[in-house]
Amino acid sequence: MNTFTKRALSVSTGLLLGLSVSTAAWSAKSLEDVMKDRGLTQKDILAAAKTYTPTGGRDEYLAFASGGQSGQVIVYGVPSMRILKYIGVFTPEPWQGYGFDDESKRVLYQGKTDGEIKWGDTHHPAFSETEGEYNGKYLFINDKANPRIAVIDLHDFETKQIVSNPFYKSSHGGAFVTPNSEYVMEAAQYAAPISNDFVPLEEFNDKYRGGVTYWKFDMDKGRINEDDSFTFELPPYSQDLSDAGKNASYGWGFTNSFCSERYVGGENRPPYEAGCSAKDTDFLHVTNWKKAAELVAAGKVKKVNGSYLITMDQAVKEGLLYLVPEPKSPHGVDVNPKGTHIIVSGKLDSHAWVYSWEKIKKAIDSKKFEGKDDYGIPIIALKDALHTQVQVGLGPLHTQYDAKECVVYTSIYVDSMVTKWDYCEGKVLDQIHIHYNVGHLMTMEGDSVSPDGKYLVALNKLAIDRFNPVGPLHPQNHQLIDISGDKMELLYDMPLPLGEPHYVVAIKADKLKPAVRYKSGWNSRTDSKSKYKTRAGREKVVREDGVVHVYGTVIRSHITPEIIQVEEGETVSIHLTNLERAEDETHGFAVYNENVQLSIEPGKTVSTTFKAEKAGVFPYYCTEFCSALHLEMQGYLLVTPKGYKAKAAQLEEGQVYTKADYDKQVKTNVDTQAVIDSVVGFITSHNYKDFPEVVALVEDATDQLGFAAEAKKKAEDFAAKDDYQNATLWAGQHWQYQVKTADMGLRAKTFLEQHGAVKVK
Ligand code: K7E
Ligand code: CUA
Repeated sequence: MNTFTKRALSVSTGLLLGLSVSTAAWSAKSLEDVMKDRGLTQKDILAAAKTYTPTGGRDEYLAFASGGQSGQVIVYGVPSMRILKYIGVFTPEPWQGYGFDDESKRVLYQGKTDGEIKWGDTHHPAFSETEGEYNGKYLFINDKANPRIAVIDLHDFETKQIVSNPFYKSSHGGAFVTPNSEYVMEAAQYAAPISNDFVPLEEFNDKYRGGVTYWKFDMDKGRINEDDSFTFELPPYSQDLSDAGKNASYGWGFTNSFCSERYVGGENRPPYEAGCSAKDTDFLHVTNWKKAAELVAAGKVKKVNGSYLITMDQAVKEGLLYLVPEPKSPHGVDVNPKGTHIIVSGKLDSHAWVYSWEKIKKAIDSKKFEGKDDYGIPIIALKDALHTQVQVGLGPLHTQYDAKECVVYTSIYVDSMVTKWDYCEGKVLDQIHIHYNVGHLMTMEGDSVSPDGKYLVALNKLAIDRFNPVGPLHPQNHQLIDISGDKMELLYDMPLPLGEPHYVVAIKADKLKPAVRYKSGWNSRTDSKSKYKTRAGREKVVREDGVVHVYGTVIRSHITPEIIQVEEGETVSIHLTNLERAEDETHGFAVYNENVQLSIEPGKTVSTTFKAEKAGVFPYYCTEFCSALHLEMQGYLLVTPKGYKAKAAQLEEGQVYTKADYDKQVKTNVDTQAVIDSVVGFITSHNYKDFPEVVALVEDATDQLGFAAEAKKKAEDFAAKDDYQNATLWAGQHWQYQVKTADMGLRAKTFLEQHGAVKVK
């Protein structure tokens, strides 16, 4: 047996022994012992059994939560509540190279308003839909602070586009999607001048405006089309959340507001919160996007700031915009799956208000209004719109729909509760205390036309005493609640330590079809072949237009080129293609002092461009522990002083090799080859071609074997010339390729054994 297999064997034997010792100690305890030791009740055990997911197990749903001030999206599984990914959206995310490689910088800063903004305040994620069902293709999310909408592709969980609103200075009521993802809604929050310049507050009523934007989405391209998007100019009423109508109310959008008093605080005046909650009601804005889109298409809408703006006058004249009184300082507005009812809750009212779309539509059609607001927008009387009011608790915020008709869940902020109630009959069914001060809540596929119910997640604003203390800034608390029975049952607390996650949406996991690799040489941000794609053996350095372009590759365990030499002051652009096809074989790339960190997933090509300002030595290396020889995956960027002439001297060897060293290495290689042959024999004698994962591994292994053959030939040529220095080094390189081949081969073999491959010959 050769040293490699011996080492591998002894390591795994050690692992096995260690494991069996601890398993024995563990299994000696009975369930009762564990419950006693940890102070667990029967109920706890039941809750654990409902959420625990054994190793290798999968979740039924994937949840996509806003990352709040982190500007990211957090992905976790339900019911296990295991975090799977943070997606960089408005904020650089080094692990994914997001905001570090040239390709993603173009996405991150395309939505820049003025200068490079490096964060976002994400609030509301929304899935793309087809006929009101989540289709698993895209996710949208807003940035409240710097009004923007991002598009995330669920094929690779990467941010592809950021669009910046041309009218607003903040936006909260986004992202909400129309039933076929025709549009993504984004409403303003704090009114501001549309002219984008300074306007004194004395002119607030005349010049400050709110609005709701309908961003046109192109599902085939997976991008927002800014040119075809349009915005309704709205009064300065602090528009809050929105929701798109569906089924019965398809073609319409609903946006609520607070501070319709249009109050502005300031020195020697009562504060904002007093002036903004004086009236008993605010306004629900009802907009007809279907008809508005026809107007836009007919060329009847003018562009302002380079984008279509439907003025209030035009909207009123064309019958596109109406107001309905809603409870004081409302927050959530949620349309039911059938689109027949709209539930609005006011933070300062203990009732949830249920509106009837049929009534609203009737008032619109019969032009029955109780008056107009100061901007001439017709107001529908409350009695002509309301279905019922239900007392649900103090400080109701958001509502989610159950699979059962008429059943809903409303978050009760002040009382720290979730109320389950029936909006058809107007009665409370159940209540559960949460910890603490719940904001949004979410049911499975809750925003679609056919919610699954099953689980509810409460997104709590405060955690207080739920977890081990970690200083004054506490984690957020997502609480998982079982809603499959009549009574709600609390199952699990999940701390989220990234930012305030306002809202989260969950989709059936099997609707998602994420890729495991990119096509070779892929620019993932534009979804096209990169012009810097580089194949094995075609690596090169080209000086072009004053830029040193390095066309490089990465593969276990090698960065090509290993040495890059430039002169101080030169701009370097390094393009790296990951040649791997195997699942989960990502390489990283970091360079000393240059703020460079790339993530190069299988098939991807990414670039980094920087100016080599100072002469010096800059090691670079792979940042993912990708293989046994990961630490050796390294190189040097040498930045020479201006006019530097290389000394003639050769590299000095650190170690001198003899014929004996060479022979020893050759013997090892022969033994290793025997291992490879047996693994290859196993694979080819089974139906491995039925397993795409294994085919990819075999392709990669075959590449490595090709490299191995080249190295072997070089070693033999040098040995024939009695150059045992080079012969030994190349024989060593031959072995490196063999080890990588064996590594992949063994993984393929294990996979086949675990997935029931059958013998074919
Ligand atoms: Cu209630 Cu931004 Cu939807 Cu926070 S928001 S809770
Ligand atoms: Cu590639 Cu470590």
